[in-house]
Amino acid sequence: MENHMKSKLKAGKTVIGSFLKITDPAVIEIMGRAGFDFGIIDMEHGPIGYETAQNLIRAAEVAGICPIIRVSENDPVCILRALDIGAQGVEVPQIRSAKDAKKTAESARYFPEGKRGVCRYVRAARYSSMERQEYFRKANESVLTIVHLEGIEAIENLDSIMSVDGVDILFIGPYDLSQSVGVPGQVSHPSVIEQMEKVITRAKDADKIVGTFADDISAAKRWLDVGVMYVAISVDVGILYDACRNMVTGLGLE
Ligand code: 3PY
Ligand code: MG
Repeated sequence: MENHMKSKLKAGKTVIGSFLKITDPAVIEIMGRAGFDFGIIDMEHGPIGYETAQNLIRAAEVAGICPIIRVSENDPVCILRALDIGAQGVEVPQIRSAKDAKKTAESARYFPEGKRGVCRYVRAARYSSMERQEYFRKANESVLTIVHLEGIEAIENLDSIMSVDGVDILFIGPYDLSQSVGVPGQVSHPSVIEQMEKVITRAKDADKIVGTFADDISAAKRWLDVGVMYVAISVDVGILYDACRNMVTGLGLE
């Protein structure tokens, strides 16, 4: 249950990974072999269900990559199901207020830090084989809670969101943010960049870890250079598409 990525972040190191929508466990395993720190199994967008996610998590463990689940919504049951099948962290979309962030943090932890629904007959507790107190303690210690700030309302409420205990990473979602500022999909638009930079500066001043999404290496570099420590670069389907396209264009076939 050791969460090596959490320790790495606490030691001030940056981590990179990607989102996953493909249902084959080989994909997260390959990402681990390639040296990615984490894979975000996407249950907000895409077809992945819990049974598939559980198998992706097994493959992640084989390859030493941290399995995170992006749940479909800020719902205690979605969060506990993701953690029960063995995800080491949850990413929760559309957090708008301190109240939302508190709900996430509490849903991901057992008493006294939270109110996560209790069952130890699950994969995370090694199907009840773990000593129970040890399980509850380690589960609370190792979990990573990542909240998506991806709208103007969240940015207006940034100070109160940052004051919530138990939020490990503030993740800026550039795509939803671009929609919120009126330029949907234009993630490099100055209005989007301005909001992102505002969050990064204020979060760094408050000693908080910031994460974001980058479409490609140059966007990833840009955000790593200004102190973003958790960068998700592209999505498995996008990585595959780009690789295939490069072959077609590289061979001059179009
Ligand atoms: C967004 O950009 O809105 C995300 O959720 C992550 O890419
Ligand atoms: Mg989003």
